[in-house]
Amino acid sequence: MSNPATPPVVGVLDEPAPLTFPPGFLWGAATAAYQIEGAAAEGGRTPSIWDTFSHTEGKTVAGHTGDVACDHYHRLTDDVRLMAELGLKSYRFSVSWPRVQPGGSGPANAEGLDFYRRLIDELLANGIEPWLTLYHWDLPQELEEAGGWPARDTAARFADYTQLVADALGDRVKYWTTLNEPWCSAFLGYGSGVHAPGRSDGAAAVHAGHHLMLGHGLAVQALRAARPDAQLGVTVNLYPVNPASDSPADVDAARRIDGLANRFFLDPLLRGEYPADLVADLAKVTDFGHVRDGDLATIATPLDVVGVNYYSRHVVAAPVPGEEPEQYWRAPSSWPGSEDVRFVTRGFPVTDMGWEIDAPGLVETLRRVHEEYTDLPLYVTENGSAFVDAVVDGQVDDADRLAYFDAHLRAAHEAISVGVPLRGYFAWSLMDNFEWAWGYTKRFGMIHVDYDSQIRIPKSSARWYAEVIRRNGLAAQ
Ligand code: IFM
Repeated sequence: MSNPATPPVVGVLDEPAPLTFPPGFLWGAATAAYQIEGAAAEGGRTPSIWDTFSHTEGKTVAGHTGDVACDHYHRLTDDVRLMAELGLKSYRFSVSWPRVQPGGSGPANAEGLDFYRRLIDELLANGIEPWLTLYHWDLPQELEEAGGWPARDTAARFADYTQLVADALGDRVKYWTTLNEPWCSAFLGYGSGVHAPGRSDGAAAVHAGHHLMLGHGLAVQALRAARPDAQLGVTVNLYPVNPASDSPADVDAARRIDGLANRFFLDPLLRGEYPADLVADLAKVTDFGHVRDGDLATIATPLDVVGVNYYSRHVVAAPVPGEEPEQYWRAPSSWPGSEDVRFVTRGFPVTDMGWEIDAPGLVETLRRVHEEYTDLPLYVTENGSAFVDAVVDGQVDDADRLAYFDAHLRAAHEAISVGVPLRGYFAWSLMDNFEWAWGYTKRFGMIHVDYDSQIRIPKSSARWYAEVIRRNGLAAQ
């Protein structure tokens, strides 16, 4: 019998609890060198493939370049202060290869290294863990002229560059990512050519993907020898890939795209092999003669962490029988050997990039990496969204971006609750920046940047994220 003096508990127990993340969860934000630094010709820096590409007519929207970008090179102290105000526990940035090793070979450029030393020291002084990415797409132009990533020697050049950075900055940096999103470097850079260096050759794209991973393996070995105590990883951009229907043809289309988008990288990096079905799919593109004995063992050199970048999902379908496949070809395609696969939309809300918002896809992606590939700690090294922002009375109320982060953090929490060893999350991006071929027309930042005045305004999402970090979790919904 209930005691009439006991207050009713219904409603209290039904109230959802706040979502708290594990102690020590690493809350961060990410950027990349070419997207924010500017100072393209200062301090001894030489051009990268992105300087050449963005200065080539018709390659970026409105001819935008990273020449000035967010002028972070000259504003690092103020930018770190903004990070500290957000309460960031970690900041993921990339080192510009042609800034620290002009031309991509030979000795280090002391002035370039000094910039990163100052940045790292400023971060450490503010209690922010530096997370260093060695390659976020800015290959020195000279190395592209020597063959670029389709050439095997570029992998060795990358290992040499890694050694220079490890020697100079290894005493200050614990977390290292070798490559950011090698799929983009290989298949957008050398397949469709919508990214630098703008080549369109399916075989070159596949070879680039292999040599990027080979460079990664060699870099991990160099780093491990130089800094045995460092936490080493790689960042891959992953997508759940679903067939548009249960038809065997659509299911096969999904298998093919999953092979190119995800398993092309996950299997060599974490299992030391290429998937047999992918090799068969690519038979008309390449005979895999570029893969030498020992490469896969190098590529699969043991890691400490795995970084996952997540933005959306792919839903794909086979060509419609009776219709010319050409009408679906993205000419040239980012999907060598599978050019005729159709990418379909489901009518979900989209970001300003046109990418469907699909937070459950983050849970699926993290679970897949953990359940099928590795027990290593995982980090979401990028997740975020572009939306059109308006500055009103000096404020930017980006409710749509905030909702995107909220939904994806709830998904990240769900992944942890089902056993994924997710140890941190990095919002993309700390600030608005040069969105590659889209130039400055797409804004991903939690901090608004006025590119004329370089004034920064933390958006509503930034203030919200600061509160998430402060309470190590999300309020009840
Ligand atoms: O801006 C990019 C970043 O450089 C790599 N990952 C995806 C982001 C949004 O497109």
